[in-house]
Amino acid sequence: MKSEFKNRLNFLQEQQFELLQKNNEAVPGGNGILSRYKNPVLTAAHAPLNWRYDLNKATNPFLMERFGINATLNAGAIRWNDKYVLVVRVEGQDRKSFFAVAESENGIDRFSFWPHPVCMPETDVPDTNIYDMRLVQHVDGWIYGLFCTERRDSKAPAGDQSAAIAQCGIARTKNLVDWERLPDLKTGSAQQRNVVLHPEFVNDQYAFYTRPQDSFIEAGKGGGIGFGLAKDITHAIIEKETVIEPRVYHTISEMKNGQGPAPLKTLHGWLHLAHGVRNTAAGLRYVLYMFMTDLKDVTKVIHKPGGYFLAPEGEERIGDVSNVVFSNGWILDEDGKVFIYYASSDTRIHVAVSSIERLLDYVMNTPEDGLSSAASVKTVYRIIENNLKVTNALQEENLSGVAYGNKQQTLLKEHG
Ligand code: M1P
Repeated sequence: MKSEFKNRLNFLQEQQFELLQKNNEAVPGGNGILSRYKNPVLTAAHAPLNWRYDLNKATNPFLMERFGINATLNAGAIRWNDKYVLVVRVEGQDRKSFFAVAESENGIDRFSFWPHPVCMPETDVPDTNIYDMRLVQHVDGWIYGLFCTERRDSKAPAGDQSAAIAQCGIARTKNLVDWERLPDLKTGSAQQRNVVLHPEFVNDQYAFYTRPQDSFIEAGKGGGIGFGLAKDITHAIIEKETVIEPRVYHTISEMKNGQGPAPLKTLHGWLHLAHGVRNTAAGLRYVLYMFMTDLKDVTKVIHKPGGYFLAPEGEERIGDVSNVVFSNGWILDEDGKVFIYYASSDTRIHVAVSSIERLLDYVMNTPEDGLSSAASVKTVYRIIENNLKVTNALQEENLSGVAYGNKQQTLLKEHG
């Protein structure tokens, strides 16, 4: 007869094997912009058993979990050695996050973690918590990981054990295993989160998207997606930080916003994915939105569709921090497919798939936010009128069958 230890171990192993082999499938329908997928691609349950359990019967006779994982979220993403690779924020039950690499053959399912979490070197000031890495394959030849490093606010009174200072940590690697830690980014802002490195030099300097903020949670008088240049990445100092994408009253990003992954270069401009935060009676609501910046002047926003690109739906709405979607990783394939990795409610990671063609159409042709109810109604009227023009023209010509379909396409192109 097998021992209780052995039975439990078999059960855990079979359960995890099944989870890691699970196929994913696109959810039918959708909005034409992206396809969501049925299952999350990574959850806390994907963390290897030998990170969580002491598997030695002599020292752990009840096969208890010794290091619980609370969540997997906010992952940086990169195509690496023909694999879809995520540098995941893994959060232990002790509330500390660390990074761990997971890979998949197809980008939509069967992600599994590399054997060991990332051992991130520290600066002279140890990090209490590190999270939300943005991975960038920079033209200088390095892969950079920019992330948030959080430490207790040393000026906070002893009674306040939640006041923290967030800053941007910088590390670089050539293999995603060995990381060289560089000094934290210096800016004039009291706090920084959501800092992202632009993949190319701008005016021969390293270019950063920043998110200046006055305090740990509140953007305060700061906020917005900022931009700044630094001459030297090994001692990165931004002297001048300019907000290029501000927060705006009564929009999806009235409270806060932040750059997601590094932007993707296209023929029409740089495509950006970001998160926007609004207030509600139930607390903050985080959604994703997109915008495009100019190829010549990367600080100039040239297109910005109104509203959100992706918001939490169904089970995504519930988790440790409910009503949140957050993305800091996407992968553009050679065939133009785009894999968007997003976490829901700070708990698990999902994928949504689109293409450059669709994202360009979405960003360049979706009406902007008119910033008032009247403007929204005008937008809807414009769409209805254009549709009516098409319907009326078809009726006048009294067409049917293929001729009707062809004419409809021509008219939609004219009036769309
Ligand atoms: O809890 C939601 C998100 O909150 C923070 O984002 P921001 O700095 O924009 O408020 C981050 O801590 C992020 O990790 C988290 O998902």
